[in-house]
Amino acid sequence: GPLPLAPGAVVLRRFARPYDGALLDAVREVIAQAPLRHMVTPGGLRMSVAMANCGDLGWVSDRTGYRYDRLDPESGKPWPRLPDVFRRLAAEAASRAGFEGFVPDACLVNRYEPGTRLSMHQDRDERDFSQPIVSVSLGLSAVFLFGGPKRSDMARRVPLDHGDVVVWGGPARLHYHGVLPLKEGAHPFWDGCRINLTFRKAG
Ligand code: MD5
Ligand code: FE
Repeated sequence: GPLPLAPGAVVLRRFARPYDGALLDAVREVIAQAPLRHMVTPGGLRMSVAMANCGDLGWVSDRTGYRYDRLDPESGKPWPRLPDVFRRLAAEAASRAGFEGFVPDACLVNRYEPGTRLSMHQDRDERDFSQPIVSVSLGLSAVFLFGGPKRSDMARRVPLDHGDVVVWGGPARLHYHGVLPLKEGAHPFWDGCRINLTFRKAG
């Protein structure tokens, strides 16, 4: 059953596995329209995670800052629509964690190749922090770093494997977090990579 990692953070081990075939088709369809790309931070560094978005809003970073945008800056067109399986999975996971009626308007697709890391940060570009973030791990396993409300707080190492879903809400919503450099490996879901989907109510 749901495993509380901390107040507000619920791990649903393997929850997405029954959907993984449909998720694979949907991810491929999204990135055919909005290719994965390495965004640039406001400080001018190329992010090692490759990203794309679907839904009404997409998270973007460039030299001017971080924001949610209705348009993909690479194409000038709206992001691809949120696939039905994405919407259903996100709502079911949120409900399992006690958040009824979660309707995401943004999904960030993150691709980690071996060596890719995500440094410690908070997710605070969304409008309403009472809304949870649902994150889905697919493919290669990663070691997730779950910190606290302050950057200096000790981080716990949480292994996240194919199909694991975490609902980050309540007091955990603004905790610092990151991902250790991905190790080489093989997984049938996606050749040599970890794919992470994060569902948000951004607007
Ligand atoms: C990942 N992605 O594994 C993570 C999953 C991101 C990102 O961090 O910003 O794309 S989302 C993890 C998350 C979100 C909100 C709060 C907390 C974790 N938390 O309290 O630890 O690629
Ligand atoms: Fe984050």
